[in-house]
Amino acid sequence: MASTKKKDLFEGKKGGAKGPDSASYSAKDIEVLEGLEPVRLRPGMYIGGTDDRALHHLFAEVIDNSMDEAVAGHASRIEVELDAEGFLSIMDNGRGIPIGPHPKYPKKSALEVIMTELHSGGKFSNKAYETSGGLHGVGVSVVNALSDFLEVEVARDKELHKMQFSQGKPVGKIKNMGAINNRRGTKVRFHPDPEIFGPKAAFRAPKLFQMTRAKAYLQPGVEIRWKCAPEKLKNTPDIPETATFHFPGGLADYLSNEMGPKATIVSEIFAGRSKKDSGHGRVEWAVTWSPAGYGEADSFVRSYCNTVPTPGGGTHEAGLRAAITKGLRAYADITGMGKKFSHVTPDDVMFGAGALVSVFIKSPEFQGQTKDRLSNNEAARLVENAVRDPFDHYLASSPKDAQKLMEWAIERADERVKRRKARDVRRKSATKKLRLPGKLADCSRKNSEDTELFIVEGDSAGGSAKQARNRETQAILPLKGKILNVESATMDKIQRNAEINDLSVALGVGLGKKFDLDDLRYERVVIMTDADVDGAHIAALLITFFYRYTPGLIEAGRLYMAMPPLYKMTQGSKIEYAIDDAHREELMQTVFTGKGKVEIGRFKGLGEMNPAQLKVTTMDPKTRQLARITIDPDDLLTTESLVETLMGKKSELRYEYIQEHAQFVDDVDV
Ligand code: 0RA
Repeated sequence: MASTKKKDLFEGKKGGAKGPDSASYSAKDIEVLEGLEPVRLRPGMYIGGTDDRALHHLFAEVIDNSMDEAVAGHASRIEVELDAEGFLSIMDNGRGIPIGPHPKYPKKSALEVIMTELHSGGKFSNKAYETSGGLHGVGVSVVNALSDFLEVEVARDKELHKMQFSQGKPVGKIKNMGAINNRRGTKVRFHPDPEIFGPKAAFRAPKLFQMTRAKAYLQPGVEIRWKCAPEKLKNTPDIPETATFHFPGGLADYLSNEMGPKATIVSEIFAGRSKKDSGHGRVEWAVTWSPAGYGEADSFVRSYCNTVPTPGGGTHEAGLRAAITKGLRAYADITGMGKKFSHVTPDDVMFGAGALVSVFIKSPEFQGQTKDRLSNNEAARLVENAVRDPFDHYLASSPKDAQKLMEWAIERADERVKRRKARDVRRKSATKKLRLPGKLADCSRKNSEDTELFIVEGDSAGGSAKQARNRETQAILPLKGKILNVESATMDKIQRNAEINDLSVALGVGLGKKFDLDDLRYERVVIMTDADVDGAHIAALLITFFYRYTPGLIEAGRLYMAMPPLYKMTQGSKIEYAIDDAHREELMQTVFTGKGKVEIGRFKGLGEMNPAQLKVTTMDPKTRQLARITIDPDDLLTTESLVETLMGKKSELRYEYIQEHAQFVDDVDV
């Protein structure tokens, strides 16, 4: 992480403060504390961007601090309030952020240090002052840096203290507001800085509501109150002005609420939690199976680490899948079904499953571009060990359910094998029968396993892509310019549109009701457009098409965006490609650290890359990155209205949205 500016580490020692003296000060004691300028300069490096998602990360960061107090047993109540002016406050009844002198900077209150210093080392050396931090573990000071107003109230030792900040800088000193008897804990009230997030950025009540409720499910001991100004609830009929969340049943409640009246295979949710923390952490889980339509779309595994969602999954999810698969296999062995069960995979077992798993561990580590996948190996062991015995019990105590579940998994495995065989045959004959569009450069593999269709904008990029591809597994379909906007066209017009027809024939699937995922001729569909405004528009048109006419393809996680690089960076013989500004900065600080000028070239389009460059940066599975297109299951309303806004008939809505978000496309500072 950036450490552009280091404060005098020994500042705190003037005046003979306690703490290690300079003679015994070894490197491992040194924590690098720095001001907040780097956060304002490169918000993306701390909160992953400056878009709507990043904005809501600010809320996650603050509520996570309060949740930490609850998880540690110091707080039992949290209150969240969004007011009419867009100020958000989060209050807890925990210990209160310490307000006395900070051990390292005795002239400053700990509160001020916590709010104004970036703790980049990842750890405060004084354990008592350690907070686990939110999604990126960046700490509440990052929220402070990115707020044009932030006020902290601390009620501690029967006294109320207040301090205000703007853009991360104190506005005046910490004030003692006098005696307070009916309150203790911390309240953080803030407003995101429009200079960072844009003039129209604003918290959205449905998103905040959903995030707040999820926290209450994850920490059964906590009660969370929700309050929202009516001005913020227009067009959101489902969101109340006030609510109280308290779910003593934890994840089991969460899951039964999620499943609603859906039929399930087993009569009871399989849920449990590990006993008190054994030192390695603790875990809670809930799993059930639904046969409804038994499409892949009905399956979900949602996981959390220290109450923070981990949409990328990770070791805790793997542990859960392993425990359930092994448990069911052992059950099959005992009941003489071992042979039939032999080809069952975890995917078969988890087919149609709705599963939640939440772990609490001391030093979580995350992987992936957005750091949303848990990578601690001990989490896999923790979960597998905790879940395995209770699952064996669950199966043994309800043999009827166990039998049904085992048969379900075996049927899914049998079907999968049968489908693959049928698909191989069908694909071979279909390729002969179907009149594939002439401009499709199909791949040669006879089944769809590991194959990809690249939808490319324009013939010239299509040409490079054809040269760059792996002929066996990668097919290229060049499209002429912008495809029809399906959101504002009639069905008749859509059916007569040549490009859309080509697309549907190449994919091998029917549209709308006729869609069948099993007909899809490729394992993945990849949209590959230029990294510019036009490219984004074409991608948006295509995604709209898939969302409206083949939603099953998106739900199955088979639609992707290619991530062509924006920059080529050269220093001597070192060459790297950066997919965005944040990545470029990261490379500057991690790879191009040596002497010599770093040349940075900006790609204007895919066509500017030669086939070899296109291959290594964007197409080769070994070196490229893809972004999977997903529909946020907790945010269907937003997705629906966003698609309508962006692609519907009302062009003024679209214009407004693009005006609001255009800065993220335009403001490249090179
Ligand atoms: C550092 C140390 C202690 C508590 C906290 C931070 C703390 C931070 C936040 C942020 C929101 N709510 C919070 N509540 C507590 C421990 C203080 C002690 O030992 O008394």
